[in-house]
Amino acid sequence: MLIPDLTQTIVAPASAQGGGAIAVVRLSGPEAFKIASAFLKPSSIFKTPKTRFSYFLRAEENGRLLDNTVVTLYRAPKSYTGDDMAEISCHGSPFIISRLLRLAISNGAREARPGEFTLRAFMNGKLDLAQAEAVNDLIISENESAHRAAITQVAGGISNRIGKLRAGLIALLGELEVRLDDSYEELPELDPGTFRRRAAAAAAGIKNLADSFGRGRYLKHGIRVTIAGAPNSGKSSLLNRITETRRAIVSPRAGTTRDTLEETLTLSGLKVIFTDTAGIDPRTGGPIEREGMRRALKALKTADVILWVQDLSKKSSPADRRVGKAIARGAAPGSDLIKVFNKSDLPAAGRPEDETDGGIIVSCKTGAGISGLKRRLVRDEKKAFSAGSAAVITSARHYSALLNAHSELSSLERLRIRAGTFPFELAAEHLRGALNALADILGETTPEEVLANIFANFCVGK
Ligand SMILES: Nc1nc2c(ncn2[C@@H]2O[C@H](COP(=O)(O)OP(=O)(O)OP(=O)(O)O)[C@@H](O)[C@H]2O)c(=O)[nH]1
Ligand SMILES: [Mg+2]
Repeated sequence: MLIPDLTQTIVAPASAQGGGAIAVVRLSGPEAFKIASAFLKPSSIFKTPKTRFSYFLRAEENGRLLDNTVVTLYRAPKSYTGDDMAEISCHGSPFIISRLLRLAISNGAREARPGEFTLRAFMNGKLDLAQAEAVNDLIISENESAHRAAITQVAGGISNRIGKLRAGLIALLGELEVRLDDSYEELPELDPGTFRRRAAAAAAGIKNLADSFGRGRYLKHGIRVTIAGAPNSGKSSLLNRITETRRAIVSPRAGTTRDTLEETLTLSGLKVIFTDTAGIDPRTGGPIEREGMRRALKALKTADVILWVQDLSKKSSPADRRVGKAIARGAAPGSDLIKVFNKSDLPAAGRPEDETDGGIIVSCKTGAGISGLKRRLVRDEKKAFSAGSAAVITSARHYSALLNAHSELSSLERLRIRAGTFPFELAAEHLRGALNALADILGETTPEEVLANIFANFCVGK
């Protein structure tokens, strides 16, 4: 069974493991109040519990006081899950928590699976799937942008956009379906031009939302920035300068950095993960250097942005050219390349202008140019982020569903929709395909195994 039994009453700690002044244990299901009344006293309050109301109750085990608790009761359907729910706030002792769980289980509850409370909320129609998924994003959000994207989605930002796109497609489909039905012979001809235009507008709306994933995915996972370049160009110095740490060892010896190393920073509310790499110069080194270079090339592949560091006090070297080739071969499609010319405090070697064009000139020694580089790094992402509270796609699952919907509409556009040769059946088929793809985002047509997988990534108690 992929989806757990929704008729059982479940229990789990809802607060983080490892203590805290207060912890919360949640009970949800048809028997929640009956089970709670077995160990929360006085039990008489459970006879006519007020909804969304907190009671000060004694938790008792074998007639002995276990803890003084504050218990909030929610009567179905006015609860997070849509079931009857009790949330027990107790002292944060792992011992008390484990005893409360034991008491609930011995009185008929079962331990909740990860995400099962939110799964119930979804199954009971309190949230659609896009909103439910965003609950987890909200819990794990660790900076302003990730939080904003998640809270917008929880509040229905994506769902509303999908709803509008859907309404447009349903209206179009309706026009076809009445004409497919023989009993409506009196209807006027469908104007092919208008139909094509409306379908194209719907496709453009879907494309527009899908495109937001280009930047939106960074909101959740952060931007991966790989610092690459020839040995001794100042890559490790740049990592240290940007992150204002002394994370990486810096030395005048070429080949100082062998391994890749990471440091995370929040820039303008966005998470940015910097990776310093070994200098790329295939001519040099033994097995350690070669392994370092292999790791550097790998970091190029996973980068969203590559900072190519070059020494402005030297003429372009063969190593620089090799780095250029490695980037051209190894960088992921769609990644951003920024040339960084370092050591501007030293006399410049006079590189030709076309070489330095569009690059950013810095000095890791003095710090000149570093704040401009930081701004440049998050410039585009910040634009997407500050484009109002517009919903942004941050989930690969939603992105691929939108692409599916769009591809159905592209197939529709390729049909020969002309007066006299209007392929009603085929057009309707593509519209239904697009509608199904959109419904998948909201969880209406999502298969059980996909649902189970989504909620398995949640924490227990949510
Ligand atoms: N004058 C000056 N020296 C710099 C600057 N940035 C780095 N250096 C010096 O350049 C040398 C190399 O710096 P690193 O940061 O270790 O260079 P790297 O690219 O990490 O080198 P590898 O790890 O060996 O590939 C060190 O002696 C730094 O002090 C700068 O802006 N100006
Ligand atoms: Mg280094």
